Amino acid sequence: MSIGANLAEDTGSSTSSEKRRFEPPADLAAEANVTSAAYDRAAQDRLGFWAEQAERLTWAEPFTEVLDWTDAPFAKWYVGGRLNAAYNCVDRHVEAGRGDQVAFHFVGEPGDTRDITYADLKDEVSRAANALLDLGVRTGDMVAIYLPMIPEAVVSMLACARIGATHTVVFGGFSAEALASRIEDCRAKVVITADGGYRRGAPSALKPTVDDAIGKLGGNSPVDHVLTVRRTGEYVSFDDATDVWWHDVVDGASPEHTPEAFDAEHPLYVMYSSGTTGKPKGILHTTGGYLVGAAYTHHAVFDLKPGSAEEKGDVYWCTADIGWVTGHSYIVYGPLANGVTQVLYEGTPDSPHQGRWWEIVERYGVTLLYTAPTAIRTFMKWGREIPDRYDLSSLRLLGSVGEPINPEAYLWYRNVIGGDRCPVVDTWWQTETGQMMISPLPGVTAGKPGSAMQALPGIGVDVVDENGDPVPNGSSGYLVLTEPWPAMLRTLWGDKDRFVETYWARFEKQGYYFAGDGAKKDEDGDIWILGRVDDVMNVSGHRLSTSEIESALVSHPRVAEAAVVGAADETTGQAVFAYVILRSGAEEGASAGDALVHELRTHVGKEIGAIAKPRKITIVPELPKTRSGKIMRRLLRDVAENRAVGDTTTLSDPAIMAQIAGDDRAVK
Ligand code: 6R9
Repeated sequence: MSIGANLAEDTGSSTSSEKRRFEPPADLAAEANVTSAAYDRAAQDRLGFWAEQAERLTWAEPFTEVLDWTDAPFAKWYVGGRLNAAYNCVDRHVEAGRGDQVAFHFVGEPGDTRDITYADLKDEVSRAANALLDLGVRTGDMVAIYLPMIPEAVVSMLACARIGATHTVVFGGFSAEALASRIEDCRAKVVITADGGYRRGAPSALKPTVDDAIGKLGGNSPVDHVLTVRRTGEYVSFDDATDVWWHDVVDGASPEHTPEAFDAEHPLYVMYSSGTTGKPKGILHTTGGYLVGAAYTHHAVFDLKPGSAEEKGDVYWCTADIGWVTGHSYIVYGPLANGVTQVLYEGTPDSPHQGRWWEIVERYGVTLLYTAPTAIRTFMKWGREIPDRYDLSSLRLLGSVGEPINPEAYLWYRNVIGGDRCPVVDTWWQTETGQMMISPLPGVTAGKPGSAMQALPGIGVDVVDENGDPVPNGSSGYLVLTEPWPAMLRTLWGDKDRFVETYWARFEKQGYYFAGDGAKKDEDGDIWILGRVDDVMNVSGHRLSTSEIESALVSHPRVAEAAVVGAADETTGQAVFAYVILRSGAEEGASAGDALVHELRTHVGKEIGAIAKPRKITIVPELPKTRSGKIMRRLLRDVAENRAVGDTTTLSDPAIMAQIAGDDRAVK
């Protein structure tokens, strides 16, 4: 793997031209949860610092060692410690007299709302835990969760954690095929789903996809039961041997359940994420370190002040879906461990109108908002007159995650949404890191639009060259993590070798974790993330693998070969462009080609999910390949981004690029 196109191109215009800095607001700095002393403390004794942060949690048994790194890169954090994640997220707040505080203001897309207090949450999680036990789920079993953004999604995750079952949440937009491969890989015993959820004003079915997935696995299906929440009321087919309704088994279950303490390294969840090869990676997170990392960073980066409305506690809203890691760390585990009041919204930002989010901010007095650049760019496109209609004065801090935030979007977010008073925290992290790693601290850092700035206290980050040597300020290289951190992934589910190979082999000598991103250190040593240096695309903050989409295309009978690239897109960050060679005899005229292109897009949607559908599919006679047969995606990216095609001298047939660039037969 070479540093490649992403680094050479930089994000150009934006990174170098925007020189403004925004000092922390004086009132926020004066009351900030975390000051510059945290950097000093962590620099002087990193493990001592992480031992102190562990005190945010309630441990049933104290740990005896902060980190055991003797079997690196396999880490053990908080060795010997025992705790229950659900107890930490729910029960202890009720025990501390906070049972009446709202945990979630739930807003359904059709307009239904529900306020759920910490006491309600404790009862509901306990009922669901008892129901799972009745369904035969035991400590160490796997449960797959395929739900819309409804409170039952949070309850299901916590119910699993409560009984020591490991959950794997599969994003509701994924297809039956994708769901089946995840269920099979982790051998899930139970799948929790809903009849459907609401998307863009209409019910969108989920249960039929689960039935399909289990059907695909046939006799090999590990699933004993499917537990279905009734949300839309649409008809679902029911198999009495396996299917149970949530309202039948959870609502009637006892709200009493005594949580058991598990080892700090007990598997909490597996989250599947796209890698550079076709098969998704099952990223494993465990209990103690993960919860410390999520809770500390949520407290520090959002300057979170917990408490009820009367106590003027924060009202926090993370707009991510629970199917992604951001929903895990910054809707469920971090915020609930910190006892915050938050908003949970089911639907899309434009349903039923383009002011929906701002209406919610106004209605609930949201103080902290955490979202993705792709959403911000969409709102920019819709125009500031929409948010301007609402009272957004409750907001005091804005967060960004998922992809680089270009300075234009940062400035718009700060100005239009944040009224020029809210600091913007651009937080870099990954499914693998489990917790934020690089981010400004809102009471300390003078933010630069477009930069994630510095490693958080207790985190080791560097930008290095091919040999693993740090690059000087003003230069680009590979982003690495130089020290283990509490919420780090522990392995890839069932594939230790791939874990070592993917993250630790590249800079083995130095013992660095290779993040797969390129980055630049500016003249002050602040970090600017440049994007992936591998074949992983980032579409609207979702990670998609080029080879996974290529395999989906090639699985269509008409396709001989396919190459997929992520091309820069104003709104979604990147968009999927596919170049396809048809099987001989399948060549057709332009109009028949259009129909085929439609068919191929639908096929990819079916194989992976709608988010993976290529924006554009071009049928080409040949793909640009090196003499050793490697597809030069860099050249295809040039075509997709309407640039002059770069150096073609290493191609086995340099003439091919003229044909590809000339043949623009595609739809959409
Ligand atoms: C949390 C999450 C991880 C990849 C990561 C990088 C990109 C995330 C970013 C960012 C620039 C930021 N990324 N945050 N790039 N600035 N603030 O998104 O996890 O889905 O695993 O994606 O997303 O490329 O490597 P995940």
